[in-house]
This record gives sequence, structure tokens and C-alpha cells, in this order.
Amino acid sequence: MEQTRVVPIATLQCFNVPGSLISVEELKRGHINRTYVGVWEHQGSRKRYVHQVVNHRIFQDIEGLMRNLEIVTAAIGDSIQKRGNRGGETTLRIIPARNGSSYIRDEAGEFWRTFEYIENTVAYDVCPGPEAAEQAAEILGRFQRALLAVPASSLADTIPFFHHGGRRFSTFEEVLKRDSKKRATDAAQEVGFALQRKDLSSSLALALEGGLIPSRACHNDMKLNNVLFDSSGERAVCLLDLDTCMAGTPLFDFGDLVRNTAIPCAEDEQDLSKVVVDMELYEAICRGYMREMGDSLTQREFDLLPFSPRVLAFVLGVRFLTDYLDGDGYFRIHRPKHNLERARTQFAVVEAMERSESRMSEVLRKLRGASRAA
Ligand code: GN1
Ligand code: MG
Repeated sequence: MEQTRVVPIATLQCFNVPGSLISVEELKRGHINRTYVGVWEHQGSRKRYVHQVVNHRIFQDIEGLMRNLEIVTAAIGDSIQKRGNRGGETTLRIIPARNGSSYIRDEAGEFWRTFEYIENTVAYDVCPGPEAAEQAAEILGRFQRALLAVPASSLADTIPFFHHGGRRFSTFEEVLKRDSKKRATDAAQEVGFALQRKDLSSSLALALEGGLIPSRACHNDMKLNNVLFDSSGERAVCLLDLDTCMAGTPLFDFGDLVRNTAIPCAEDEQDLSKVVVDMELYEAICRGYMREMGDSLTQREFDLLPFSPRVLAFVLGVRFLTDYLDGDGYFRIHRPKHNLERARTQFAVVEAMERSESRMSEVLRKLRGASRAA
């Protein structure tokens, strides 16, 4: 669980930030990396920067990861510029170290990097309404469209087989068999749920491997709280957390966005009666996404869209459950059974999507029909 750590100030001073560091504070977001906000003073004015430790147990190819980030942010920057950027849209900006490298390894062996802080923005863990959902889906669609210019094969696999549901399920089965923490009995209900729906886990990965859908550069961690909105909360202006940008399918991103945005509660909500698909939010996501990406999808990708959120929720639930059974070494937890609770909530999301299946397909069919007729 949470630990307080000393920040190596000398390491932060190796980045090419003008002025001197005044203060630094941890930002408690995300389950994987550690993020700090540093205030720097230069010629009498203060500016904030994001300093981040990349979790290299999870991201083992930091060099490849940072190169991906340079490629992706350049493509997004170009696309924003070409569109004439009227809405204040932006992308992450890496501040390199004084030696020119995009990251630094400190004496403790940790990998640090620095970004400009994007001021005057807000992010949401739970979607506040259809306008925000539509904006988030639009910025995702624009992001994927900009990445059509980046061959998927030019990006390193920062976590090999990251969205490979079949492999995730095999790991779950191995961990369950070992049951080294003796937690399987406690999780019997969730384990039963997972075993019953095993086939769901590999469906998208098989379509990708079998060439039924194309491999494309995409975001791969499309949570609503990775979208920054302007301070009015009305316009999505930036997509964050680009560490898993690599080859995948747009279905992973659309599916992930729906699974965590169209369900109007937190990812670890314990009152499962709140876990329902909000069709208004779902429709807004579909509208925003199709507006930007509709014309670029193959028929097969389009056909799989309404099904993808269920797969993403299931595989994430399986990952949370695996981590619980294995002693919580992967996702940062804030209470003892946090990962089990997260798994339970994701499985409730799967059930909510099963109940809404035909309505979810219908919304997309209508949108496609309307855009074809226009
Ligand atoms: C992790 O970056 P962060 O903590 O938001 C995870 C995602 C999960 C997400 C669930 C590298 O993302 O795959 O969908 O938690 N990222 C990694 O909240 O495993
Ligand atoms: Mg992430």
C-alpha cells in the first residue's frame, strides 16, 4: 500500500527546466507510475512541471517507451497544427534532461522524466454528463486518426501482449492453481464468474491475430481520467498517459472508454446497484467517436465496436482478480481487498453490458446509417 518516499532533488535538477526548484509534491493518480508536481521559479515567475517515475518492473523497455512517446506526441502535435487548433487542444510535451536524453536513471535505479504541466484543466474519474462523454470520445477519435500516420510496427511494444486477453486468462489460471496466498476461497464467486466466461477474454486478440481486423497504433489505456478538459470542463484538450501507445486495435480504446465512462460510477464502486450502462452517456460516446473515426474503420471493426467494452471490462476484471490472488504486486491498492473489489465491479460491468447488448448495437447501427445517408 502507500509509502512515503524521499524525492531525489538532484535528479530533478538534471532536467532542462529553467530556474530553481521551489517545491515538489506527489500527485496520487494512476495505479502504476509515481507522479510529482514540481514548482520552479525562473526570473521571478513560477511554473509547474510534472516529474514522473516510470514503473520499470512493468515497463521494461524504457528506451522504447520514451521513443514511442516522442513519435506519438510529434504526430499529435502535427495533426493539431494542421487543423489550426481553435479549441486549445494540446499534447504532452517532454522536457529532456540537460544531456539531451528524454529520461534519467537515478542512483536508486529509478527512471525519471519530466513534462510541462498543462495548466487550467480538469479531469474526471466519473463522467459528469453526455457533453463530457462526447468530448472524450471525440478527442480519442482525433487521436486515433492522427495516429493513422504512424505505422503500428514503428512503435515498440512497451508491455508485450498487454491487451492479449487469452494470455491474461492463462496467467489467471496459473495463479489460481498455485493459490500461493490462499485467497482463492475468499474470491470463489469472482473466480467462478471468470471461469464461466473464459471465451470472452480472447475474442478481440484472436480477431487481431487472425488478421480479421488491422493492427493500428492506438492509446491502449483509454480511461476518462486520462482526458484533460479545459477549466470550464466543456472541451477535451489533451490525452494523457501515453506509455501504452503501441500496436493494438481502436477497439481496445473505444471499449475501454465505454467501460469506464458510460458506467456512471467509480472503477471500484462497491454498491453494485450503481453499475448500469447509462445509455445517454453511451450514445454520446458513440456520436463523438464515430464523428472522428467512423470513416476510417473497416466493416469488421465497426461490427465489433458494441461488443468491445464487454471484453475490456472482463479482461480488466480478470487482471484485478489475478493480482488479488497473487498478493497485489501489480496494481497499487489503498485497502486490503481493493483488487478483489475492483474485479467484482468490472464483472458487474460485464453483466450490465450483457443486459444492454442489443441497445448498444442499435445505437451504433443508427449512427452508421445516418452518416451513410448524409
Ligand atoms: C492501469 O495508468 P493507470 O493506472 O490508469 C493499467 C490499465 C488499466 C487501469 C485500470 C500499464 O492504468 O491497463 O486499465 O489501470 N495500466 C497498466 O484502472 O497496466
Ligand atoms: Mg496508464
